[in-house]
Amino acid sequence: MAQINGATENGLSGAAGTGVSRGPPVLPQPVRVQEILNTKIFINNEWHTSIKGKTFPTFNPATGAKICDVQEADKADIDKAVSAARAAAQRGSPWRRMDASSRGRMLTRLADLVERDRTMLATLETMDTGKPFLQSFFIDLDGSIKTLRYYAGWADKIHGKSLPVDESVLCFTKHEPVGVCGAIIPWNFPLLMFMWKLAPALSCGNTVVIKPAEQTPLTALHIGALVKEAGFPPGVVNIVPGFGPSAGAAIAGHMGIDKVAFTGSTQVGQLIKATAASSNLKRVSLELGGKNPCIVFADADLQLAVEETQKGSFYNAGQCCTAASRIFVEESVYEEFVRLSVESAKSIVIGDPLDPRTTHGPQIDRKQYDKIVALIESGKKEGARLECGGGAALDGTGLFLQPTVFTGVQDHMRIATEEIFGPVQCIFSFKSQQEAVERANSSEYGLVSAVFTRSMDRALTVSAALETGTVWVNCYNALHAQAPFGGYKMSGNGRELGEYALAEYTEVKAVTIKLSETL
Ligand code: NAD
Ligand code: NW8
Repeated sequence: MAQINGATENGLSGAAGTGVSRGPPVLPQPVRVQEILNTKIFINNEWHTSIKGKTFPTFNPATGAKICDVQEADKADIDKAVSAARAAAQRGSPWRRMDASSRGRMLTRLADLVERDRTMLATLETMDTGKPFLQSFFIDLDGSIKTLRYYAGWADKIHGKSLPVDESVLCFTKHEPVGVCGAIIPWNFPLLMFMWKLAPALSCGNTVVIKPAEQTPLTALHIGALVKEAGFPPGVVNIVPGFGPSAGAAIAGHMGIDKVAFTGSTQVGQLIKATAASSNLKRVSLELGGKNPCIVFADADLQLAVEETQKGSFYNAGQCCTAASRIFVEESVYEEFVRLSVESAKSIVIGDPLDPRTTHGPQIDRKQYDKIVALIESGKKEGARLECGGGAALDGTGLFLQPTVFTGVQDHMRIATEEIFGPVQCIFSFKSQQEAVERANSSEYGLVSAVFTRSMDRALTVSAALETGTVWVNCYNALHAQAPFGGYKMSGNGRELGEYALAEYTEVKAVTIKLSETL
């Protein structure tokens, strides 16, 4: 494994993979954050205070402690950011004149800087979200860096076609940037979701105005400093921390924004699409929730199915749009599956997100916590059987919830139909393949699904029948920068990641040139 300054490629230092036994690999350690440096609004590569002079606090959900105050952007600050982004997107601007290959180099430089600051960014992410530090480091930071590098590579490979049209003309298409792209980010993967939107937008030559979630603005703001250091021209990236109904709504309704990308709740997604329609018909891409089904067949590797669905349900304390929330298990292996799942759920290590042994942290805030508890109560009341969990963990201090498993769930119950966004797994049994697929598809959502089977034929048949943007076979949360991600039905519009996401960030121009008839 390549070693640079004693650190291996995967960020571990020590003797891992060298074949030389020098004790266990040393895990990355959180840094001691003395002072949060970047707490202002980032516009034109400068730090601004809010026009109205407002600030808001951000908290550590693991301790309840206030981390710092952040400048609060609202309508007037969004106007200022959009003016900067529009100027930077003008024809003839340094950004528009820059070679596509240089744009790619600049994204690579940003990826290098994120990698340099990886431990610090992972620490900030853990402080702001409560997710375990090692997950911030190995999943969120890894995915963020890979997303930047992937779209850095695309910058000079985004091109049109020459078309064999009728008559004596040359017709070709060009893929141009859309212009100013707004982005509204959720709190569950603050840095990763930021990069899923920033990287393709910049790769295609757009400029951006990005609003992090009010719960988790800190890593996004640090990226502002890195954007400046990487040498992006002023106005290309603008970061505006603030609340949804003020700053978010101002982005959705802005006449100077050409496209908005949103990840979050279905309810707000509907509002954003309506606001976009009634302002300037800006393009909208939406990545909303899911009620994601898994189908476990009797021929599956049961241990694997238990482990993967378990991670699927409880990863990030269940706060994933991809959360595995409806597990359909074939009748003959149902009892065994439930027994193994419950046993495994009970062994999950809940605790201090900075402790390397912790795999399960707190929920993001009181509002989410209360919503999850209310849904668990509804499950009990509607007659589902609580197999384990069901309430507060760690003696009720803080926002920690126990991993919760329900069986005996009916398809019509609230816990079987509504997105819970917490550590709650519902297990159902089924008799036939046809029945499993029908029940899996009977949801207004269609984000992801999973199938567990040893039969390739069945894997292909069932994955063809599932109405979701992603189907995982014998795995879960297998996300990659190269593969598109997005929802069918009410889980959203458009795709993020992969080549497909480029279409969201480009306008296609057809140029037709009359030629002299013959040679
Ligand atoms: P939300 O949809 O309100 O927030 C997501 C983002 O949208 C935040 O940046 C927020 O400031 C912004 N926003 C809120 N109202 C807005 C408005 N009127 N106009 C423009 N922007 C607005 O989500 P939430 O209230 O934090 O969480 C509620 C539920 O949403 C969760 O329980 C979960 O079901 C779902 N959720 C889904 C995802 C996901 O990854 N798909 C992420 C977070 C939350
Ligand atoms: C982009 C994302 C990833 C990646 C790896 C592992 C576990 C969970 C997630 C994940 C590029 C490369 C890798 C995950 C991330 C976001 C959501 C849910 C799960 N992503 N990963 Cl919403």
